[in-house]
Amino acid sequence: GFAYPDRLNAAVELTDRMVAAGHGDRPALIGNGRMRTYKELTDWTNRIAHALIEDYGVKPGNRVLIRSANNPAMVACWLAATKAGAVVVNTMPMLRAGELAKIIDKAEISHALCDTRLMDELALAAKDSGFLKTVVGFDGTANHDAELDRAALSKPVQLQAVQTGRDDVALLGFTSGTTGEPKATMHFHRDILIIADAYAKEVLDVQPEDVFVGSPPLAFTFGLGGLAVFPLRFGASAALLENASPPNMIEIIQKYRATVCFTAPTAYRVMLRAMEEGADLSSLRAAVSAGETLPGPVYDEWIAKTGKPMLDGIGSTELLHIFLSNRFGDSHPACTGRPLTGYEARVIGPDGAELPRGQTGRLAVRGPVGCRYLNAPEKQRDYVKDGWNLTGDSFWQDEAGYFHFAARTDGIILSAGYNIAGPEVEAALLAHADVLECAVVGAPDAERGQIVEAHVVLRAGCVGDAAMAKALQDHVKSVIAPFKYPRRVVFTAALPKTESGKIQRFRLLEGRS
Ligand code: 3SK
Repeated sequence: GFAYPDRLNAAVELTDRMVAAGHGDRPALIGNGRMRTYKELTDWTNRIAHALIEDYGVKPGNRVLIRSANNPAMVACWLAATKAGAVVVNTMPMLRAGELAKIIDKAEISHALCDTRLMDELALAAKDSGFLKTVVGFDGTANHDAELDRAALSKPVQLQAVQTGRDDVALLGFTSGTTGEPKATMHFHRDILIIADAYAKEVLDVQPEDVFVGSPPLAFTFGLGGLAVFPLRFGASAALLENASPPNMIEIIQKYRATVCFTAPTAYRVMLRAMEEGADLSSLRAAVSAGETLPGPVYDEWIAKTGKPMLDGIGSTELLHIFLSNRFGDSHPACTGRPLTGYEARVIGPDGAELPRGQTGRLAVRGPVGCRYLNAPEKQRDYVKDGWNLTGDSFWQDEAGYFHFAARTDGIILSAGYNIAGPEVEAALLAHADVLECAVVGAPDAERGQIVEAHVVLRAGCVGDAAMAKALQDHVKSVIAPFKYPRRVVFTAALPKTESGKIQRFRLLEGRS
């Protein structure tokens, strides 16, 4: 198991402890044209924590919202608020006032730290809030010229951080699920370290020389783990990008010789194309894929071009981070691997009993980090049964014990008595040279109950006409069982996505029943 002292402040472990361990002069965070060492990051966060406590009245247990794009200042604010004993809610820069207001209300946010470039929507959300009374601006650029930066500047670099307990809540992760109604999940100080020790240590074997890069927002626990907790836990560094488009990621990978990349399959597909144009990604030793199912062809092409495996894994906001993953030396296409050490996973049927190997059912997981919904006892009872977390994903387990993603629990398409996993049809479509991205949904159909409907973004220069639709249908029929082919093909310029890059398939069905 994972053992931590009773008194534990995760932010101290990721900064002061790293300086004490001799990493003080090593790079910790790179972003907006500047590099900060571990010593600089530690001093910076200690000063901000002083300002939060002394000037803004942050008390242990207060809920503090942070609003920013991925940059070092956001990480510094998160660490500082954690050192002050606050419970942090990191939020995405694209959220609008209405969405922020729901979060403020549900999490009873008392203080907000906001990149001054993103103040407008937060100010609107704060205006009528009964909870949020203190909004402080910080400068997310390298200039450090906003209210919080100035307040911090006059403070000492020595701090006695709040002596939180390892089981005190440190972080609230919001998840919108398929319905769009946000739910908060509570995570302890120890959980933040467990995800690093369970995944980053065991699967990635992170070393101080590693340089992390990636696209998920720090506001999404996938990003917070992959781009802040994992590097900082092991004395490595992260290069943060406010706009993590594939070309920007490629530039940063080349510039800093990044070694570990966290992103989703769509970005890896673009990187593969860029490699054909000469992009040099040879510094990457680990390409982590999550957030979307990784199509077999992308995995195969990555290995063919780089000689290294792509590590597909799955996690959830409820369980904070990845719990099932492929490993170096044990990775397979179209496979999500096995549970991390300390975790157990099984595939269960509607009655909760484990299903035989090969049968598709709901994935249940238990391990050192578990789901705890805030103020939602019914949702908690539905999600956690006998210590097992019932994820929203359906999987099947092969004879050797590896787990294979089938669909979201609500994503299986039932057509004329057939069960069709949308991701399987997507993988088939993605194997066609003219398809850039696609999403498959079960569209209501009077005759068949549902039909497989594919929304397809074509590569530049391809024409989405009837002949192309027919060619794609024939292609799918030629690579998977013909009954799974998309009876309807819709060509589109872009797919609806969350800010973290997840395709929102439910939006493709809005207004239809
Ligand atoms: O698989 C995911 O979508 C995920 C969600 C939260 C944290 C980490 C991951 C990989």
